[in-house]
Amino acid sequence: MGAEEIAKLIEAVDETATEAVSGALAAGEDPVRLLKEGVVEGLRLIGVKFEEEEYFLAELMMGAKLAERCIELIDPHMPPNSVTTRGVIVIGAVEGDLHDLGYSLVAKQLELAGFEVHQMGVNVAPMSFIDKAQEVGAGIIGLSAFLVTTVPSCRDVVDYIRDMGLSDTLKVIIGGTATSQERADEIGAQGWAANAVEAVSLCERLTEVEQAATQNL
Ligand code: B12
Repeated sequence: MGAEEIAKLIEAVDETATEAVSGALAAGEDPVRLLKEGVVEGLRLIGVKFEEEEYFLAELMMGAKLAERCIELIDPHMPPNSVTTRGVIVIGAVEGDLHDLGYSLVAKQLELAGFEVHQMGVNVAPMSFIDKAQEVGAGIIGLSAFLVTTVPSCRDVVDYIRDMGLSDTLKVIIGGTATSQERADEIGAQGWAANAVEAVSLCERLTEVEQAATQNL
């Protein structure tokens, strides 16, 4: 069974999705494709049904749990990346936001790409991100926002960093359904990414710029 069928099983909140994932992995299917075009796509389809009021909160929650189990199965098969540490990143879901699947995937991809990642969990207060970043010497804070009502929390983090005079060393990137490049520009964040793969390129770009600036000192 391939990624497309797995997406359909997740959309239908069909528990056999986990068996399908195990079967696909055993058959040598590409884990990255299973994750992106299977699990993540299935969750997107659930979101559409929720929006159209065909699904309610119960389906949304069961779908998320099912997706989580599938991700756990795929995780050990994800390709490792042999790059050494590229930078330190603090990431989590902003205050008021309990969606953790999105940023967890970003965290995983960043780790695979060689970044040191500190996950903060969900519903994280703006200052907690900044405190943690200072504690671990992070150059980037990644904020995840899936609800439009939580975007102001992203703005707060950016504002506090500026007010504390930390903008030169601490960059903010945002992601999640409620965000976009326009939103990032609007609140003064240094970047936005649509998915985990783009988030890695974004962090690579931001840390390269940072390293080049340090070398020029
Ligand atoms: C699963 C889900 C839930 C689960 C979350 C479970 C969990 N453990 O995360 C549960 C059931 C808890 C939930 C609850 C709610 N949800 Co909800 N949920 C979803 C759903 C279906 C999928 C989200 C998801 O996890 N997708 C899977 C991820 C992996 O996919 P992805 O978005 O492509 O992820 C990539 C990017 O976002 C990006 N990314 C993510 N974070 C970051 C961070 C950085 C720094 C970067 C660079 C990139 C990045 O990279 C990710 C990986 O590639 C969405 C629908 C949707 N289209 O988003 C609604 C959705 C986000 N939820 C919604 C709503 C309304 C709610 C509730 C208010 C429902 C309610 N009435 O109670 C509550 C709010 C809870 C809260 N306070 O946060 C709305 C938000 C609408 C809005 N305009 O604000 C959505 C859009 C559904 C809809 N279409 O109406 N939800």
